Amino acid sequence: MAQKTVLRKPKGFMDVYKHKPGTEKDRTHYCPGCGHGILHKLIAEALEDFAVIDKTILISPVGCSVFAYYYFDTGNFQAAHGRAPAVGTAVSRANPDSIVISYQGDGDLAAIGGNNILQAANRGENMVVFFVNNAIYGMTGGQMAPTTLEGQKTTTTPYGRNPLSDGYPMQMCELLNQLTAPVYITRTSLHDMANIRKTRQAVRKAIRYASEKKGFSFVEVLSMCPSGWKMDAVRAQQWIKEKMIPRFPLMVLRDNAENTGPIERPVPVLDPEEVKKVLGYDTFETTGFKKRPGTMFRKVALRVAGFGGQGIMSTGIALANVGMKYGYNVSWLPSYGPEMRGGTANCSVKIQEDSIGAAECTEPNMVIAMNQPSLEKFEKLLVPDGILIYNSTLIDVEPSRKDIRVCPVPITGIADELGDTRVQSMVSVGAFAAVTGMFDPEEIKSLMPTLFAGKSEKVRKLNEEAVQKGYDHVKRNF
Ligand SMILES: Cc1ncc(C[n+]2csc(CCOP(=O)(O)OP(=O)(O)O)c2C)c(N)n1
Repeated sequence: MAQKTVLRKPKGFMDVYKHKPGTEKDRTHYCPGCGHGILHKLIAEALEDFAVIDKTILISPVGCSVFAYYYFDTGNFQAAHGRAPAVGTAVSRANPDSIVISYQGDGDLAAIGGNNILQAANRGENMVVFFVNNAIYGMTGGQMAPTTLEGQKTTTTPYGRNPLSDGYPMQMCELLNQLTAPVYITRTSLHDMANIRKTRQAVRKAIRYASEKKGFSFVEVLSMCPSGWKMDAVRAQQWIKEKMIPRFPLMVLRDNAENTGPIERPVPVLDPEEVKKVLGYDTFETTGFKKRPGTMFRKVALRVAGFGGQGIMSTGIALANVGMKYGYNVSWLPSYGPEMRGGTANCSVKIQEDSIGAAECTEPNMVIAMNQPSLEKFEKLLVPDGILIYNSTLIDVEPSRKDIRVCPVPITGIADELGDTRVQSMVSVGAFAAVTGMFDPEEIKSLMPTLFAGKSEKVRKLNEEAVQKGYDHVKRNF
């Protein structure tokens, strides 16, 4: 009996493509003769045949295939340009039983995302990457891509790509083949039926490997772009055969997962107690420090700012550490200027009873300004009634706000008197303790072995003195 042929869309596709609310389409947005649609279909068929549609998550790139999420009836993400392998990494790690597909063009993968793909491949992430090489940026109107051929005219190489100014076409399969981790690397083409069939085999093998958790597969597919190449569809197919294949030979570069088992990735230890032990942290349980009743602050949002080299980051880290020992929730977020020493630097510190949302203090209730530019910049951000501690050794202007509380402390001068400018950060910590009443100077001093682990007794002692001097200065004067 003659078999009945049913022509229908594979189930890996949506029934209807809803681009925008109210717009229902039965076809894709791809140009006639484009290869994306063919590859989409091969993938959708494989997902149906292997019955893995529900466990597949497809990461769409930026490029002509940006709308892949309108077509595939899988889980979908749309990544920033070139970042699909990084997003795919997160998805794959968080859902180890899923099949993750990163679908990318040559501009996306080899240009802006060049490092992303190398790193994901090098880690051997369990995912399939379909790399559509059409030798051009299709979506944006036909600019040169890393894979553009020598002599090929594009909108940005109107006289043809010249390797001396534009570099050579990048062979991504060959490049990735230098790495140890990938298990399957192959290059196929879509320019005729025989090659579409070979691509079909490659697609199926790569998806099977991902479902068997074999690791990283990379399938490069040479694909027609009649619009970008300014050719009709038939000529575009010929162009692949005549021009692209000599530069991008079709071959299996690596296939070594057929007889290997699934990859077992170590799961990170997330037990907070274990982490504390590994890092050697004391906690408020071990220090026995008690939050001090009646302190004026329950919610410190502090900006410490000054020149690089003034101990700005150390001040912030020390305060966050001390806060942690009292059982507060803390965060520390650095922000560096373009250079380290001599440049401007600031950090945000939160020390709070409640859980912390954003770590950046955009509306600080306290500022420690170590130099004049920092005073000018951060005084403005203080909330009304906020506290400004400023380094009166180096700042000789008066703060202009009248609705804040001001506390000048000769931080650099005190440190210099102690014989080492570097202890400025501990002077600031002492001043902070006195202003807020949150920390006891003796208790801070008892933390020196933790805060200055590995440093000499002399250094610890000097920093203890610095804490005390900063504390005493504020207590005496305010
Ligand atoms: C960060 C960023 N930079 C640039 C762009 C503009 N842009 C959109 S698609 C694209 C190139 C896509 O080319 P390709 O990856 O080869 O895919 P094709 O469109 O050819 O399938 C560029 C540069 C963007 N959207 N985002």
